[in-house]
Amino acid sequence: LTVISDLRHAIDQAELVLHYQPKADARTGAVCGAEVLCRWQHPRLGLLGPDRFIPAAEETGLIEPLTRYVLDHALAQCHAWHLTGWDVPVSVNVGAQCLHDTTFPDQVAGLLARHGRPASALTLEITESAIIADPIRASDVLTKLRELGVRLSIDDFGTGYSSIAYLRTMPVHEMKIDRSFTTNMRTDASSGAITRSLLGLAQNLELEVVAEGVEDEETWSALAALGCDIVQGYCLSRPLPPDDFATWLRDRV
Ligand code: G
Ligand code: G
Ligand code: NA
Ligand code: MN
Repeated sequence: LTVISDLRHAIDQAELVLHYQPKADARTGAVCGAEVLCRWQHPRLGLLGPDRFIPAAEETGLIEPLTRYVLDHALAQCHAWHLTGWDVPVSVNVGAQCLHDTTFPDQVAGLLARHGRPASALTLEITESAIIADPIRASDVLTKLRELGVRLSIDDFGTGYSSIAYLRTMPVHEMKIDRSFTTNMRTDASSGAITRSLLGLAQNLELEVVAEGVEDEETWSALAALGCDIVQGYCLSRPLPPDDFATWLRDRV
């Protein structure tokens, strides 16, 4: 793919665009945050999804400047919403490399300060495999981030290598149940059983639970009845460009 050689240029030229997918309180339906999902507005190839460039960014070391770009633009957006009267915390995806970079917490603190946002306005979504790659260093970085007041979430929970043991020692606030379990929880018996078990696990560990991939009202209701805290998925909204997100939010409140 020639795509890779253009990525550095894309970061410099601000060709990366951020879409926002809302999350809502499962009981009240109130919007409680937005996940930030990166796309690349490529001059020749059109809008590329993250699967087309994130893996390459991870292999080439460009993931660190890319993550800074995403954090910078997402916190700027969060500040703009704040000025409009909307306090919508943002959740940014962060891969292994950043969790192994001991300067990452200071970079995050600097970006929060630059945009005048409290640390509580930022959640970092991390994957289990990122932790397992180097648990001691990751734990050190996560502890520093937590001390800053940033919220930490384990993404795609249940799909990586089994790391239930790490849940005891990792300083995280939130578990996101992978959509491969939640989307079909009502129609597939084993998906339902796994979703209920993961909810129980999170509740016993006093973690907040986000169910992703919630596509219909019935699944939303079932999750709320099981005590799930937050829902995210097409039932609420697809990921939206900033203007559409603002319109969606205005129509909703
Ligand atoms: O937006 P989409 O549903 O195609 O996202 C697919 C995957 O890409 C998700 O798993 C998400 O975690 C990842 N992803 C999206 N944006 C970012 C980003 O800014 N940084 C990283 N590291 N991953 C991202
Ligand atoms: O890996 P991560 O969980 O961050 O990926 C988020 C991805 O899931 C995005 O690509 C987003 O478009 C997709 N997504 C978000 N909501 C839904 C949903 O309700 N159903 C399905 N099938 N995909 C979803
Ligand atoms: Na995510
Ligand atoms: Mn996920």
